[in-house]
Amino acid sequence: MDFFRFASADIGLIGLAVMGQNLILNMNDNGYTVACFNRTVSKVDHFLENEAKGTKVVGAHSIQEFCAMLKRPRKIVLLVKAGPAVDALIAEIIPYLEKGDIIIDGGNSHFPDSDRRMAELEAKGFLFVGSGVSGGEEGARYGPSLMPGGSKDAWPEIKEIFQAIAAKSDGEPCCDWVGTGGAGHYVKMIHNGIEYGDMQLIAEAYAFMEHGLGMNYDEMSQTLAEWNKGVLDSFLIEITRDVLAFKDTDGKPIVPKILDCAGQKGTGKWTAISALDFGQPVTLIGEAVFARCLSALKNEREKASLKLGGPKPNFEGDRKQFLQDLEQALYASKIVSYTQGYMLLREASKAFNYDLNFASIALMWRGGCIIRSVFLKDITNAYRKNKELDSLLLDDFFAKAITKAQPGWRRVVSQGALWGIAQPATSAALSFFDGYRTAKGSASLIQGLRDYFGAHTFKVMPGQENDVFKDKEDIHVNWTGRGGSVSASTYIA
Ligand code: NBP
Repeated sequence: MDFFRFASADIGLIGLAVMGQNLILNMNDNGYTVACFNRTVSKVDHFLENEAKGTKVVGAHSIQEFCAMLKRPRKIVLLVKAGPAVDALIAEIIPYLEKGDIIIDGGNSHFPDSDRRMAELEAKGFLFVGSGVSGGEEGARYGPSLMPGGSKDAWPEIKEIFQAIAAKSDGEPCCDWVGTGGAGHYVKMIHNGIEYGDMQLIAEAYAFMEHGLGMNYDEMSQTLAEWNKGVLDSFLIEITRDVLAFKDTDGKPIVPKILDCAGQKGTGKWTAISALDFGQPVTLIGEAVFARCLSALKNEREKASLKLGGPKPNFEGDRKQFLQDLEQALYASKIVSYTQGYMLLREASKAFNYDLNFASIALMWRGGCIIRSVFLKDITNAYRKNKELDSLLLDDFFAKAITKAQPGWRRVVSQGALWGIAQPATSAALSFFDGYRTAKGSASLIQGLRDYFGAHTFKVMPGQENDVFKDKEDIHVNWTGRGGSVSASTYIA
């Protein structure tokens, strides 16, 4: 059959699950003709007869037919389960491609896979884009945050469609070119890691309100509604307000009926692993991942609750003041979390030559995605003022904001310790902050201990050189009089 005469679709999409279907309808609304295909072919017809009825969407019943429907260069979006399915699908598509055609993986792929896929496809004369897509079902339908990276030559070909369907913030599309290779998926991974952190911080505030202040669910929801009018104004605070207020069919709040074991799909873990690989102190996201792991140990926690006692909160102070402190604690911890996320982006940008534009990343996250918030505008401003900014905490706006939030933040963390309320992310954020602002820290002792037991050597503080130490970079001391002068080789972890 002469398929070529059907080559009328601007773009094609494979994967008719929730994300794929909604993204197709979004592209259709924006005036593009979209061809679709799905492994279970019956879903193509079902989609055309139902959700896509009355649209310009066209369906294919084989990969060959699908590829023939696309204008050149072909632009093929994959929205299938991340992992081997993506490689299998690419292998199936390749025989029907021509040089210069573009494969766009919009799933939550791990960034090293995207690095590899770009290299493999470019070697065959094709282009590859790994694009973060955020915003869930609603975002895909009405405007997601899109984070495309990969083969740079693909960007002029897809820019118009991507920026048309993306969310807008102050009129600017929440989509821009991120960088080469797996940059798009790396940035999406950090987005998801930050999302883990944001949710953990909110969950800790919930624990304070429920167990510390003894508030009911409507009161908690109203507090979140108030917070959503201030510095915390964001999608996650907004939906927390609604989730807390949601009632089951018996009229009782639904949240306390939900099993307290948090699931995870891996992007938070990947972020924490990348932080460890780069030696970056991304403590808050790490704590958020571990908090989900601890939540999953339900049986063990139930046993421990019977055996391990602790204080019982009984609040007698000024509740309004405490809630203001809690809002400040959340805000300050959030500043730390984004600071840490950006530290990781900075290292990845250098190590992988991604050449990331930090202001534009904050802009991409400002609309459409799960971590969207007013706060991200301040981050865009900080990096627009100084694109070489070492740390968000060194930007005047954030330095001032966190200084102002400090007293309330400290009161909350101290109170949490006295009440026995777990607050791994809020307290880790405060410890990071205190460590970061300390010019002379406690690691001198660690270095002394390491040299004592393993002859790992140490360097001397500027100005503290003496006759023995002078001219030596790495010093080993014979601490006990029994050890020799041989030292271990130096290395940086
Ligand atoms: P799923 O992640 O549930 O994937 C289902 C789709 O993958 C179906 O179309 C299925 O085809 C197809 N598929 C599978 Br499973 N194995 C395949 C294979 N070997 N070859 C071809 N197709 C295969 O769908 P989703 O929730 O829409 O997510 C799509 C992607 O977007 C995922 O990578 C996800 O992580 C990412 N994402 C999801 C969200 C969200 O909120 N859901 C948000 C952002 C990103 P079938 O119909 O034949 O089974």
